[in-house]
Amino acid sequence: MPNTLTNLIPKPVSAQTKTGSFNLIPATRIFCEVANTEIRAIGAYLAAKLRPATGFDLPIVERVAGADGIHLLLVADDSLGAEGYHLEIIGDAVTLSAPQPAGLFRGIQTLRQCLPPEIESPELQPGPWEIPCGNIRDYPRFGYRGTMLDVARHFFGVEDVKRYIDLLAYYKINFLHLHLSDDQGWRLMIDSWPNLALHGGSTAVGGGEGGYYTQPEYAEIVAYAQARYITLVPEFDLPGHTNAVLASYPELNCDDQAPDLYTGIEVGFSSLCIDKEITYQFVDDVMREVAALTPGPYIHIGGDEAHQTTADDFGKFMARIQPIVAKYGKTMIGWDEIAKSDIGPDTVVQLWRPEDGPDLIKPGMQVIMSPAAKAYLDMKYTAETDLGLTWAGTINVKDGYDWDPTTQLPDFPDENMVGIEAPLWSETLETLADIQYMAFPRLPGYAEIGWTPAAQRTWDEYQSRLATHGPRFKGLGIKFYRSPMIAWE
Ligand code: TNX
Repeated sequence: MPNTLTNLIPKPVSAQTKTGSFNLIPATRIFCEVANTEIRAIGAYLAAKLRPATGFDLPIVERVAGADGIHLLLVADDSLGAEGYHLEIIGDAVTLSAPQPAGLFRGIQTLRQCLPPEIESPELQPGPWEIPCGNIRDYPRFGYRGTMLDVARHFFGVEDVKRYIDLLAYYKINFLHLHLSDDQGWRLMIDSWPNLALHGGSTAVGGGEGGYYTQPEYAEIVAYAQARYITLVPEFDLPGHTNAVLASYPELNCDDQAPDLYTGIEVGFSSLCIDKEITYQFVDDVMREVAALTPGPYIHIGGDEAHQTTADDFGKFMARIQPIVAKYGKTMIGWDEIAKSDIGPDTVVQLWRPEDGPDLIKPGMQVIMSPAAKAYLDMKYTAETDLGLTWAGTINVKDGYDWDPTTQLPDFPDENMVGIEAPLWSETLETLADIQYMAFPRLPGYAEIGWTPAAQRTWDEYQSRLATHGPRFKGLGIKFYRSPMIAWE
């Protein structure tokens, strides 16, 4: 039985299954413009994804129009946008076309999902490798479909982050926000302030050994994500959530006394010294160094739960740091608390408490939707789940899926919705398996909310589609939560 085109996540804008199928065989070739190194790399990525289960070493060769095989090509088609693609499968050929390389990359994820689930196995499988004939035209609803990983409460090394990025790519996520600092740890080497990482990065929640990325390691993550058309958003949480900073440099404290490192999970007890000039030298140096490592447009400055900073001081601080972020050519994102201060028109507000939204969000503000009660991947699935927190409630698979970003605020215009992000805080998470358990199966749902038109999504239909991804999760090595709400295949 060939697979069908109806089990894709995120669900495409339009897909028609036709009779017949394309058969992937050892002689199949991948055609593209080989002189275009970016397109060739996308072809090589596809070949690499298909190799373990099929055993086929598909060659990447110069295009011959009309030849049997898989064709990757760039086409002018404004209606598909920056990430859209067109996938046409007929008996002898698969043609994936897109106006941009990013669209080809997204389309390849669709193609992988059109093959039987065994395609994701790391071991040789018997096949056959049939792709049903059909036609898919597809593009995302939002330009920002993100997730956040907190590497501050517990540290996750380069290899773990890369493995996670591979999974994000499979569901067409295009932004990965890394929460790089908090009270419990500073996770990126800043050359002009090395003690941030050396001392501030030396521990974690629970008192474990912590860790940090050297700049070359961080650059490696950026490049790995970029090759998967995923943009990193680095966050340094300021002016609260800064105990690791204050512990590393006494001069950043108002009383010049460095506190001890912190390994608990309380929030809201630390603040940078707002009236000291050196505070802004520190922010400037950090922003300069991280901007140089950031090809993407955004830097996140945190801003949440600064309970030790007066409202006045918070406003002063925001007024000082916005021009610094702008000076280094980046657009600032902050948690929703920043909406209380004077923020520039480009600044993006990440809304984690939409219930406060009507008071916080002014017309025209740019918003990323991350409602804690719906989109926090660190909330437990049920009260019985081992890992996770419950302060925003429990979020089962249906709760995570069955909502829409644009209806969280009254009369909020679509064009001010930058997109959706599902944050994963790591107070209770220590391993990649822990990350996977919290993210799967909810993350594919957030990916779909960001991609698929709202009118084309219902929970009833989604849950049966999600059930078919169980074997894919297994093949991809994902230790997922086998939610009893889903009739897993
Ligand atoms: C609130 S949401 C926080 C984080 C915690 C998280 C745990 C937000 C902007 N701040 O400091 O890690 O809850 O769910």
